[in-house]
Amino acid sequence: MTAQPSHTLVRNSTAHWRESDTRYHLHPFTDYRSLAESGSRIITKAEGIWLEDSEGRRLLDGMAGLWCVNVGYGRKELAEVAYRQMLELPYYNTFFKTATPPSIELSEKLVALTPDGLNHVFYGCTGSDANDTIVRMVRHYWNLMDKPGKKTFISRKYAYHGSTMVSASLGGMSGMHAQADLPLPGFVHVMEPYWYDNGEPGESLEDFGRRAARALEDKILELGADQVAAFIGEPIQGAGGVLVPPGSYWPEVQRICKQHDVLLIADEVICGFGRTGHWFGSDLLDIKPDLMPIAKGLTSGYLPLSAVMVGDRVTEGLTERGGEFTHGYTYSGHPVACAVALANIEIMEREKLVERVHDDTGPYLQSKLRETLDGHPLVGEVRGVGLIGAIELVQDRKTRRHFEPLGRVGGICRDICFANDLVMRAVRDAMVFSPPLIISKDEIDEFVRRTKHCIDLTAEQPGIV
Ligand code: PXG
Repeated sequence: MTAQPSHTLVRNSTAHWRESDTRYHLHPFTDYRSLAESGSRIITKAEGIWLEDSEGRRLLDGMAGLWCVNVGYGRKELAEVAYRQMLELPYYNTFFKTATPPSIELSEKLVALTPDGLNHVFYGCTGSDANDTIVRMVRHYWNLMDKPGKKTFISRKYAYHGSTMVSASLGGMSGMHAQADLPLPGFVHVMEPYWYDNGEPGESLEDFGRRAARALEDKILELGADQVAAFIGEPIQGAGGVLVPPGSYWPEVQRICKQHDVLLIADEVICGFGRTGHWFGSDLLDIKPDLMPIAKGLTSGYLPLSAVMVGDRVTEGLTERGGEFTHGYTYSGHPVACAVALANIEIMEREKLVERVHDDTGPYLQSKLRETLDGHPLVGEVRGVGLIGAIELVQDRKTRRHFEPLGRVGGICRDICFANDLVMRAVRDAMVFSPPLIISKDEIDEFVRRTKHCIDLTAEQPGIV
């Protein structure tokens, strides 16, 4: 209450918004001093894959917001569905033996869409709370199974599973751990299947994939299988830098989990809903998870909604032995969010967006980017599948040597992209992308043209090549 709003600036002008924003608003994942120096770019509108800022400049959104606006911006149909549902029933809960038609219909739809064996849905609002739900549910499950020792969760370095205390503990981001004395007890991490960093000279991709999976088995043996509750992994690690695992990795992980009676959690928050050209990353990589968190593309970001798809084994344990499961959120199964999710899935089906990414735009983007950047002095590798990928910027392509300090060149490139009206994220020095699934081939050409231009500009910065 001590800060006074500025009266000298015109309300709803860019200058007013910037000033007010830095004065009152603490942003997520932001260095506050640096934000105060530069101010925010204020995004006011969007249509298709294009954002517009408060100064009328159009930006190509190569990230679909935060990997979520799969059906693109400006879908009136989703607004109308939300409006109608709000008039009909804006809110009711799903606690204490009540339900609403949208939450029931969406559950049926999700069970039909997701991999076999995931036949029940538990709702939340964010990917983070979905992962908290999973940890609560799995700990309860092993207690019910008279195996109370099985409490440790194994995850991987560079994993991202959310930002709450538990989901950040599941994640493998050292910067996040450092700030809050994480991980909590009972969360451990093993090597990620990141060939570019971890592959030995001369080691084949498939051999590396098996070695990365062995890191999981070694950890289970070290802890004792009777102590291990579950393994969690994103089919393709997204926020960790779009780490596409070798083909040998997931089958081996699956074998190991089965052999040691460790539950398998596939975090589909980014990979789900068509991102890879399949409905789920688990379909692409033939993963059969026991539990599967979903969010983001579930509503294309139009409203917050997440869910945990729960496999029969866990559901049966909870149902037959569990009594009341003492967990849930006010907004679990929110009727408006569920109605929007249903309409969003309907759009994806009607417009055959998954097929389009699989057969057409995914391969087109991946090959065009590889051709365009082939031999570029700054580009170590282009990786990805469907409409998710990364461009690894490196000091030396032959020896796969990174720039030092790691992250500096990525940050420079990201800022150049932003100044040139292209939204791409930098993860360390990997430029990551995940445009809306409705991106056209002409727009892909424009995306690739802008990307190359910005990487060229990065290479021209003093002290880079
Ligand atoms: N799992 C995965 C795989 C994610 O990518 C979450 C869980 C957590 O979801 P919520 O809805 O709680 O944010 C995520 C989120 C980035 C970025 O900059 C990535 C995410 C969120 C915010 C930023 O890459 N992923």
